[in-house]
Order: sequence, then structure tokens, then C-alpha cells
Amino acid sequence: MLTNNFVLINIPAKIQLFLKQTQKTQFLIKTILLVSIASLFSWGSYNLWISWPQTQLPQSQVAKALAAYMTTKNNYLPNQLLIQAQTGTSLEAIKQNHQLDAVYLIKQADGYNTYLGVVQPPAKLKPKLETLLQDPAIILAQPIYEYQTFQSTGSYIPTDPLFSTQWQLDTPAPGINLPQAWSRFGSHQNLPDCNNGNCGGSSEVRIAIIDTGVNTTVSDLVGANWAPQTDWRSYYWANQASVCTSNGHSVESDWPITGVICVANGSQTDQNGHGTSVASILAMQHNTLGGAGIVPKVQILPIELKDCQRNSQGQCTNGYSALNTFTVEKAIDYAISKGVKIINLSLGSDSPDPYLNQAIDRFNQSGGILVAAAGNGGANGNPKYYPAYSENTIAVGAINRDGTRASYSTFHDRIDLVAPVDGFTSAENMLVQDHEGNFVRRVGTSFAAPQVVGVLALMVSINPEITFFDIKYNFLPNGKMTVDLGPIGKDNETGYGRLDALKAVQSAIEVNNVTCFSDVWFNHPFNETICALKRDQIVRGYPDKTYKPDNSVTRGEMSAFIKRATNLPTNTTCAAFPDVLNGAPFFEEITTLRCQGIVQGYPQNNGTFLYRPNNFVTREEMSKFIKLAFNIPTNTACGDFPDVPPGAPFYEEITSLKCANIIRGYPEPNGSRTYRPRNNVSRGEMSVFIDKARKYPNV
Ligand SMILES: [Ca+2]
Ligand SMILES: [Ca+2]
Repeated sequence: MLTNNFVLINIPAKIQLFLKQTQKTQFLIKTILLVSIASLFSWGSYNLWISWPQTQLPQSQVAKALAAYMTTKNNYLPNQLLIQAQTGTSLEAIKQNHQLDAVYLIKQADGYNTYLGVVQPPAKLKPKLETLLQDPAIILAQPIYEYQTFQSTGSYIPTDPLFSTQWQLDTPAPGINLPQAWSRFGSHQNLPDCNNGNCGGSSEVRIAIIDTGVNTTVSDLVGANWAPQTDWRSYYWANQASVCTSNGHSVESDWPITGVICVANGSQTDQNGHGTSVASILAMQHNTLGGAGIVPKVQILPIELKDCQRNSQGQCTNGYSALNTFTVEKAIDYAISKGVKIINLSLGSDSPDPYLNQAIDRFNQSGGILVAAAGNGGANGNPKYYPAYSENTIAVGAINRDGTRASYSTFHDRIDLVAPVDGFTSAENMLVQDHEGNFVRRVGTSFAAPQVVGVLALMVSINPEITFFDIKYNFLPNGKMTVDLGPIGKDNETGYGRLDALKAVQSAIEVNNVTCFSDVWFNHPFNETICALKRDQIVRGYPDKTYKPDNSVTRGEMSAFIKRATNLPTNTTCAAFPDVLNGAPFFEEITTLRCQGIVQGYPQNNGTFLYRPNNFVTREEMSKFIKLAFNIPTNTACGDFPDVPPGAPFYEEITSLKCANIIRGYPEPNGSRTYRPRNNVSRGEMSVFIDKARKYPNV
């Protein structure tokens, strides 16, 4: 027998109402249980009592718990709040008291009114909610949540006559489950509805197909979202520059010994058929013709590595080779320059290629994701093909209809995942449209990679922040886009398993904590903090999408971080520092901090003070900035750092931050922790200090 002895938890009525309405009760109950539960076991009668002592949960704590919970979600409108206030409270009073950008009356009831409040920027929504909840005149304040229909079993089936033969894309395993993934798009905000012909990802996402070119004029590719034709590009090799110019093309690079790269823009001539077939898996239009592509509306940039002219012995007569380190490298750099998010590389070589790896690293750093076919050597000595075998790519193998590795699919410890290609009869192989417009069946890992590219494009359509690092080190290892095959967990034949579009799309909808800067991976020690600060618009990073967490912080940067983190209104009414006059970088931030008494500057002989905005901030200086800006109380009761004894410069500031749990210091071999006050502060460290300070006292 089990008896629960409930005691009312004394949460103020409006908070209870709030909690009921937002269904966050469980979260708070768990929190309360952690701190206050008392369990009494009565072994004699086998009764268990759980007793909850009378608990007064301060409103501020509820508000903060709620706000913290909100930061893990993105299921509410970014800049609107719902507010209920007692009838005696005027609309103007709510607007003024809480500095809302606008307030609208939306419903009147007996004793209270309901308002819609507008808050800009979205980062202020959370703090506004905290203060509204503590206003006695406010009955209820909450975000406006977005709801979704639970149509996860829904399927969007393209009407293309050959779609019924595209089992690889369809739902029964080992198909990649696209119909259900497509159907999610109709019900997710800002995504094209599949049922009006716009299915298949955002037109903002750009994929590059680096291959033998694409014949964009074949029937089922007409109407696809090709990148502007002036951006189409071809590279090819010649033995001398005159070959380029005689064809009316430019010389991209000219090496005296190895040859010449010719470059042409604006046309695509797939002589081989491979590139068009790869493209068709992504771009076949959803119509009454042929098959259906995975992402018919995503933008595709074809980059052609044109084959050289070969003689009867297969040797290039006008150069050396068409597909090689230099041309592939050129193509990747070109894709970077055109803002490409995902590259399909259904080609490879069985040698590691450090020079090409550098280009792939550049692409990853730009936020891109490169998908490489594993290769077709599985039944032929199983050589490792690069760049699929490089750590900086997503390597895709192929499986049969029974879920086993296709015999040709190269396998090794760096296969990331697999997609279905091969049937047991040629009629079941992958449907593509080739360069001559024929709907034909193909096998090979070349046709597995574009399936992954297409599903990644769907994910990125939902969450543009997703990077290579998220896919490689978060989504894949955590099973967020695959169904495991063969031996449990990652294995050499099928990697993390078979691509599942529905899982992938669902994960992209649910994930919050993606890599928010290209140099701060999801598993970077400061990732969570830096992403939270970015979300709240306190840090912005560099134009190249990096954060550079190891760089030192300048005094100018520090002023901007602190002003944003403390929501200080701009104030330039006091005198500017002579070295930070109006128009100088960080003028507003630095002057605001000066007017607020947070910075004083360095005294000069002539009685003035200089700010020195380009100086790096030392850890001792930072302690003063933070203590003043965030009103951390003076407290030296918790003990000193050995390298900051009483009387040392900034002793009070440093020790107070230590006692407030905002700083911890460096662990030393002897078990003590030092502060190293004269060291510069890195941008990563600073984000942690600021994040803790803004949460004080709930650090
Ligand atoms: Ca079609
Ligand atoms: Ca497995």
C-alpha cells in the first residue's frame, strides 16, 4: 500500500495559475523535491509516506525557474507576452511600469483584462516576464506558445508516376522515411507546405553538387531552384593556357610544370551523366512526370569538373586529369565564396590528400557540411577512399533492400551512416534521370550520398545554425538521424545506421543547443554558455561566424558585453573619455559605463582620464567591471585566493566574486586554486563570468 501525504505547496495563486496553464508544474515539482522532500519508510507495515513540508517558494525563484526553462525551449513567439491585470490597472500603467514597446487590450472579463504586450528585442522577453510576475497588479504573465498538430503519422506522397518505385525514399524500412518527414513541413512554422507543390525544404538553403556537371534541361529538372546561371561554374584541365582561351574560357591557375586550370561560368554540359543523376535525386520536381526529388525547392549550384579529352588509351590529350586535388579544391573554395551550406561529393581517391583537407576545413569553418560517398571498393579489396575517410567529412555508404551493406559499398571505421541504393533486381535500383533525360536505375555509393545531402538540407531548412560539427559529433553519435543496423551501435559496415529523414527532421525541430559559432563546437567546454549569450544577443562573434574563444578581451569589447548583459540604457550625457570620443568604436558603450560609474579610466598627469579601449582586460580589472556592473555585494568571508591576499590590488572585488561563486580560479597541483590576477581574460572565460554574474545570486 502506498500513501501520499500531500501538503499544499504555498505558491502564490497567480504563479499556480501560470504553472497550470503552461504545464511546467512537473519541472518545478522536481526542483522542490530535490530540496525539500522527506521520505519516511515504515518497514513494519510496508507503508511509504512522502511528506512535503510547507514550502514557500519565492515568486522571484519561480520566475527565474520559469525563465531558465524558457531558455531551453523555442516554442513561443519571440517578442510577445500575454498579460492579465486587475481591472483597476490601466493599459498605460502596464506599458510604463514594465517599459513594454506596445500593449494591446485583447479581452475584458469580470475583474481583469487580458493584454498583449510587445517586447523588443526578443532577448528582453525573459527579463520582462520575470518583473511582470513580481508585479502585484499582474494576475498572469506568460509567453504565447506555439502549438503543433500531432500528425506524425501523416504522409505526403508525391504524385509522380515513378515515385512508387523509389522505395529507397519511402517509408517501409529500409527506406529513409521521407513521406513522413515531408509531411512535418506543412505543420512547422515558416516551412513550405508540401501539399501545395512547394514541398522539400527552404529555397534559402544552397547545395553545391561538385561532379561531372548537370544537364539542367532534362524534363524532371526543369523548374528546379538552380542558383543564378551566372554562378554556374566549370573547371577543367589543359596542358597550356591557350586551350582555355581558344575555348573562350579564363585561366584560373597556371602552373609551369603541371598544367593549367581553365574556368568557365554560366553553362553546364554533363558529358558523363553522373552529375545529372546525382542532382536528380535531390531536384526531380514533384509533378506528374518521372520521379520525386528529396528537396525540389532547395537551391542547387552545379559545379562541373569537366572531363578532359581522352584518347583511345584513356589518357587526357589536352592535359593531365580533370578530377584532381587542384580542381576539387578550387570547386570547394568556389562553393565557400558562394555561401554554399552543403556539398555533395560523390567522388574520391584512395589516397589521403592534405591539401584538399585544408579546403574542406575552410568549408567546415564557414558553417558548411561536406558529404562524401564512401566509394565502391567494398568487393574489390576495400581500399579507403578520401575524402570520405577524412575526419572532416560525413562519409556515406550504401545498403541493400534487406538492410545489409551493399557488396560494393566501401566499409571501415569512419563510415558515418548509410542510405539504401541497391535492390536485388536491377528494376529496384535507384531511380535517377540522366543527362540524356532517361529515367534509369543506378547503383553505387554516389547515389547514397545525395540522400544524406537532401535530408541535411531539410534539417538546415528548419535550423540554419546546424553545422558539420553538430552533425558529426552530436546528431550522428546520438542517433538523431539514423536507425541502427547490424551490431548494436556504430559499426564498420553501416556506421551509425540507416538514414531516417523523419528522425532527422524531428531532431532539427527539437534541438536547441547547436553549435552557435563555427569555432565553438557543441562539446566545447563553454559552448552552452556562449550559445546562451548569443541567443540573448550579448555576444555576436566575428563576421566570419567565429567566436575566437581563446582571444583576449579588449576593454572596448568588455564595455559592449557588459552594457548588453546588464540591459543598461544608452547614456552619453557625461563627458566622453578623450580617447573614446563620439564616433569611436564602443563610444556609446564606454560612455554609458562611465556615466553609470562602472569605469573610471586611467588618470593622467593633466587631471584627465583615458580609457585605453584597445588594452586587454586583465582578470583583476575584469573583477571590478563585473562587481560594479552587476552589483555583486562585498563579501570576503569565504577566504582568499593565495595569490590575492588582503591588501593586494582588487582584493575586495576578486574575493567578492569568489564568494559569489562567479569565479573559481585555476586548480594548482597542491590542491589550492589561484586567481592569476594579471593574466588577460579570454573571450571564452569572459562569457562564463558574465553569464554567472547575470544569474547572481542563482549562480
Ligand atoms: Ca517528377
Ligand atoms: Ca550498428
